Amino acid sequence: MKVIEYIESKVRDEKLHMTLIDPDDQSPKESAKIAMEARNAGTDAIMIGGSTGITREIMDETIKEIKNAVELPVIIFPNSASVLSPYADALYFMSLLNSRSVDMLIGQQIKGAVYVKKLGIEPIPMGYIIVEPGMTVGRVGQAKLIPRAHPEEAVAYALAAQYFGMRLVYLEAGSGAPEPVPPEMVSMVKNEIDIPLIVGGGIRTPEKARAIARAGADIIVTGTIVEMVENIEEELGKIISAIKE
Ligand code: 1GP
Repeated sequence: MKVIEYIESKVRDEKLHMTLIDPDDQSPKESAKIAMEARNAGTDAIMIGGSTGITREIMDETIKEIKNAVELPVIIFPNSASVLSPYADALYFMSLLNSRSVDMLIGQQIKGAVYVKKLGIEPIPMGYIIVEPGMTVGRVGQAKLIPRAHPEEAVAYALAAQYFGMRLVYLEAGSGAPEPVPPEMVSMVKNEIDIPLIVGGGIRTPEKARAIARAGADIIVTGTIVEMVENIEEELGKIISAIKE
């Protein structure tokens, strides 16, 4: 089964959780340990990516170790065309829709497209939209950030993503954001689109995860939390239970 089919069929029955691992923050073996603990906590997929500094070698090694350790789909969450790896199950073939940079909108995608084909990675077309405060990815991605008080702007971008034929929409507050995307914005976007909605950035407590899930997110991504806590399985487990309850 393709990864997009796994995602689309699973979101019909339940809310999903994906664990984002930055391969640059620890060794490949340590990344695999995080993936195992996240799997035990009930996560549905592993995303691999980060905003800066990742090499192809570290991507390859990290994905190989994770694939050896867990059965879950491993999806590349790229910051550029240079982080593609044939060991992943899929790749978010994404455009940063509210970027001012042509390179982020379409340039890196042109650089990567032929490799995606050659390596045989499943591309999952995704519209990526960055909301205030945006953090590092907002700055590096030269995003014209969606103001937190203007959810209608996020709706317009999300609908454009759907009309382009993208299969997923991702609302991003930025890794480590003090607050996640406002739940009101999540609800407004969810009410207008027919494709699954991913929300991430700044979700570090069960309460916040629950609020975002109840607002209508189909998939919730957490990254930073696994780097903050001692017992990943226990702490992530609480967040995942809150999402799926
Ligand atoms: C970043 O949305 C993800 O792309 C995860 O954010 O690190 O804040 O959980 P956090």
